[in-house]
Amino acid sequence: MTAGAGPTRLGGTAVARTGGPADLAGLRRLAVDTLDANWEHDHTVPSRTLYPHQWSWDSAFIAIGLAHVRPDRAWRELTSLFRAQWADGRVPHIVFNPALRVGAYFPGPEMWRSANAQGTPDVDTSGLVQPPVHALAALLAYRRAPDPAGLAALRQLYPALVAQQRYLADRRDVAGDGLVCIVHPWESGLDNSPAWDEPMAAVGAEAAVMRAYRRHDTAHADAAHRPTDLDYARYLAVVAAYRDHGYDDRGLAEGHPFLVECPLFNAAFGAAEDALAEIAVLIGHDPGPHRARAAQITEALVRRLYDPDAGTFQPRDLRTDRLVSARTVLGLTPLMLPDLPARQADALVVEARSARFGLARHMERPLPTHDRTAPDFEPLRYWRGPSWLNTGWLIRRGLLAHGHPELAAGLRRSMIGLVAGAGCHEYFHPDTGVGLGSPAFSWTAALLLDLLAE
Ligand code: 9WN
Repeated sequence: MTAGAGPTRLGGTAVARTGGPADLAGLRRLAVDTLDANWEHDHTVPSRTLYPHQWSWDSAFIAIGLAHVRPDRAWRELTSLFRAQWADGRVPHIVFNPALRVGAYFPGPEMWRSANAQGTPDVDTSGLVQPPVHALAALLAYRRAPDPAGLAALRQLYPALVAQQRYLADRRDVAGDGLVCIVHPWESGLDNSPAWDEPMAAVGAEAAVMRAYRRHDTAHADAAHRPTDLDYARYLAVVAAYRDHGYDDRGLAEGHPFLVECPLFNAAFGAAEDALAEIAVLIGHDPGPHRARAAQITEALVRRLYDPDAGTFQPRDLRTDRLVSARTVLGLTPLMLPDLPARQADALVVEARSARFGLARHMERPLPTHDRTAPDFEPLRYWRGPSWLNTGWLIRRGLLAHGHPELAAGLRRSMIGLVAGAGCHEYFHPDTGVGLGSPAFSWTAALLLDLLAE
């Protein structure tokens, strides 16, 4: 954990490291302080330094935490994001704050040029999406604060959440198999996961390209903990390909350089239909079509992305029609689907408990984002090994849904222990728990609040 004795001071709050009830109040205070400090008129920035705009799936996780302490802000968080929804239903992965100076984040609006595309809102956004965890967030926020204001917000959000799903189902089912295809690693939310090494290897780019740009992230975080220049050169090449195609999803199969079906994205896509079914009941709509779609998505995930030899789910590279071989945390996330068949759910628990991920009732080390026995496991580099709270939080939900309360409790203790030791960091060293990335990261704070409330 953080070196030295005595309390860690982050976000103005002292946090003891010994655990125990006396410290829980301090931890909660730290989380609330972090979220308050990152609040920006109608949304929460993931981090003041690294990510000073609004991000899509961050806002969903943040709303889940805000519902425990500031329910009005939870609804503002979600409704402000959906105000930037495009006419085709896509919810952009970044909504840029026009008040910030040019260069506050790279790549900024000048790279995305969203205003040139069809049906875009009157704010600058990216043209990509992120995993659709928003319906789940809206449902959990309402369950936490089930008052008339929450019900009104649910009613307002429901058509937008439905349009978000329809965009994914209608425009992004590139293979016609019932699953969503992501067109950029940023859409997975796990940007430089080893899962994308094989599909990205085909993208022509050179690290030297980055000499023409100024990366913003490496001014605020250790370059050794971030994606490489070659990763960024490829990210930009894929953005340019999509942008220059007008962010139009027709004809992607013919030439777009990155087309992948991701297990996490599709598990979120299915879980969103389950959540929409429950929201529909609350606001007097028919839940039936949502339940039917959830079942279809689960069936498609098992058929297309489950690898029976590996006993886990793997991304499918649509350009080669092959499953990716790297075993990452992405593969475990379909556990969040309540109707995942027992055969696959049991296999995922075996995979999670293996030396690759080390899930246990009493965890010795935090849950990593990549197979810790793999030669390309990198304990410091972003999504290539470090432990993140959002992936653990999703998997914990899955463990509860599939009858593993003791493993879920072990994971919960491990996640709380990480923040107790290091503060609301963006990610954590998967052996030592040392905090990495942003030291005041919003979804860590928000999901901690949710974990503490149980
Ligand atoms: C690119 C904001 C986002 C998260 C992603 C995380 C990181 C951006 C970046 O930060 O991605 O979208 O600049 O690295 O990978 O999951 O939503 O917190």
